[in-house]
Amino acid sequence: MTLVLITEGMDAQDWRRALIRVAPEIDVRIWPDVGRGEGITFAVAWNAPEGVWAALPDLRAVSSAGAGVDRLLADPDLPADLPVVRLVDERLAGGMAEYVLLHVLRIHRRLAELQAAQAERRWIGFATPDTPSTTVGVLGLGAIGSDVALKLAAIGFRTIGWSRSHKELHGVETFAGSGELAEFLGLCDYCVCLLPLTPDTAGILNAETMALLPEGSHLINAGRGGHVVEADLLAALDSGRIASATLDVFATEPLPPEHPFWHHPAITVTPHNAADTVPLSAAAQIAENYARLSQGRPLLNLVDRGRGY
Ligand code: NDP
Ligand code: OXD
Repeated sequence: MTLVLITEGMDAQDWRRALIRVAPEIDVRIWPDVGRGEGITFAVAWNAPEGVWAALPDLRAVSSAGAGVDRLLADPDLPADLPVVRLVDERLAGGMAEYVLLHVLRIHRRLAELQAAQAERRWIGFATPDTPSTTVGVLGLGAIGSDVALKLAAIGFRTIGWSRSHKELHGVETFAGSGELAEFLGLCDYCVCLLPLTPDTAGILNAETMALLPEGSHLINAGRGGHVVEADLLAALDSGRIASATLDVFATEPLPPEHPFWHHPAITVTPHNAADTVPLSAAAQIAENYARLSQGRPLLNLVDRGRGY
């Protein structure tokens, strides 16, 4: 049995070193160096190029090299019955929590105003913003969203969360299903999207749902670009209904130079690096799933391909 790394946009050598460290017995190849593909049973994939799957006739499972599987599942050539697993990793959740806390606090504590005042040597006075009366809502309470919500609550924000099924999270008020989305959105001073991109969540942040957010609320999207209807977001920002948007993910990545998001005064753009995979942290679960596959045991973090996450 052999494992292949198809990690476009990630450092495959870094992955190989990490895997060798945790499981030196695994025979690791790096795409496209796979010969006739025989004996390759497990793939670790990110942005797999066209033609890969047909070149791996013995493949029995694929792991996303990240948390998200939207791009992998959208590949029309991915064999329909191939089991897909994904990463659930504390460094991914930790990185995302840093990102969300950074941007919520940047806005909450009015950092841009403070920096502008300092540049002009102006002593501006404003009271410390009140954290408990500020509501941060997290869309998606999975491996990443629940960790983020717990950390926001620990800082003292009123924290609410929305997921498909009902969740119990200490210090977090939870909402579930499409029937409770409007009530949830109506409370969000900050709306943080950490959903997976699926047929049900595509375009979930649109004119209709953004109109439910309180006037002057702030949007943070680190889920996927496809969650936001970009023209609707621009209209909501231009009308002042939404005060700011912090965006890590986009419909087209890299964000094209001519895209209006780059220079919009109310938008902060980051280059899809809220929480990059750390191979050294993630390698153990790849090795575990590889071992399980070899032994015919159930795989961990199996994706429900019908549901899309
Ligand atoms: P999980 O699968 O663990 O969690 C997904 C959450 O979304 C669950 O709470 C799920 O509800 C909820 N959800 C899914 N569909 C719906 C729906 N239709 N209605 C309501 N809730 C729904 O994913 P992760 O937390 O690991 O990752 C989330 C996403 O974050 C990834 O898919 C990826 O797109 C993004 N990401 C972005 C990164 C970046 O750098 N920008 C880095 C890593 C991830 P339930 O619990 O009830 O199933
Ligand atoms: C992921 C990502 O899904 O980095 O892991 O976007």
